[in-house]
Amino acid sequence: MELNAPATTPARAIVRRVDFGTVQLTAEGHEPFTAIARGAFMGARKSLGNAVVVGDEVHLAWDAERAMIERIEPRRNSFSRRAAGERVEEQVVAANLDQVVLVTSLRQPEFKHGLVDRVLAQAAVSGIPAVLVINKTDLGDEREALEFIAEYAPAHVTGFALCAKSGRGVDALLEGCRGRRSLFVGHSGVGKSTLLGVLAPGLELLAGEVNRRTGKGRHTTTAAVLLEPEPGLQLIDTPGVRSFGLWGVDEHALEAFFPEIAPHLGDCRFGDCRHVTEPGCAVRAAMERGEISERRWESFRHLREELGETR
Ligand SMILES: Nc1nc2c(ncn2[C@@H]2O[C@H](COP(=O)(O)OP(=O)(O)O)[C@@H](O)[C@H]2O)c(=O)[nH]1
Ligand SMILES: [Mg+2]
Ligand SMILES: [Zn+2]
Repeated sequence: MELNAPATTPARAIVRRVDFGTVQLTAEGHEPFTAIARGAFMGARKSLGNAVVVGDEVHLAWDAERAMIERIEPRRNSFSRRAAGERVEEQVVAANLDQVVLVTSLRQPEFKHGLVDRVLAQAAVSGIPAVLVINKTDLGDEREALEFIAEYAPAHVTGFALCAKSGRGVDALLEGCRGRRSLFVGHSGVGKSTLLGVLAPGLELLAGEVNRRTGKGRHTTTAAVLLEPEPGLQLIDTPGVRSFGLWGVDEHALEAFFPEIAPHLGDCRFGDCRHVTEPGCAVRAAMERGEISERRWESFRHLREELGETR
């Protein structure tokens, strides 16, 4: 895609894509255009790394017809994951988000609680609300999708059961995205591209898997792209994830990011309660009353163990 500097020059813009040292930007009333980032923003490996990410708000300077990124506004939030690969490193996926849209499917592939609980925990750690989309309701019983969604209500998650293929249920999600910069995340195969194709018809989606171009697991330069099918509707496409490691939370802090567990934490008999076999555990009591689902609690324990191992 050939992107030219706009005829009139905006002073501020939003990053829509980062691609090998060039940054594509979007500004109200302008076609997307490219800018150069100063060396100061370059990471140690000559890639922009986490320094400039999709959703960043940047201030521009212009020489002749070239835009330079002068300064990046402090982020009001950012969504990270542990970068793929052996090393314990952060990958900032996008910044300044209003919500995370977690896309799953009812069948083909089966609904996977594991990834859902991970992404929800990461969104909570980042202080960003999350919505849960269950796609491909045509391949199963829609009531089953609604049951999954109901299970997440105590975690303050809004859910949408829909069929991207027929368009059934997509309008409600569209309404839920208007005015909210939305980061779309999901396993590959769940229908994220099909869904974004309906929400943003005719726009260029991310092609293929993560790191197709670099062949490496870190700091991919094709990590995300912001689509704006209409003013105020900003959808961020990301490559399908195979695994998702939490970032920015340790095994001790994790419990606070399960919204249905958090309110009980002060009420355990022991201050250092692990909520497993301790007497007087308020979390387990809440679970026995049905206020916390057993499956969510298992997920919490699993993630806590994993965080304990990766320190
Ligand atoms: N039956 C059915 N198939 C769907 C639906 N949405 C997507 N698919 C199919 O699922 C496969 C994967 O879709 P795609 O959008 O590429 O998934 P992505 O990897 O998440 O981007 C394709 O064969 C789609 O046609 C749906 O709502 N119902
Ligand atoms: Mg896709
Ligand atoms: Zn406890």
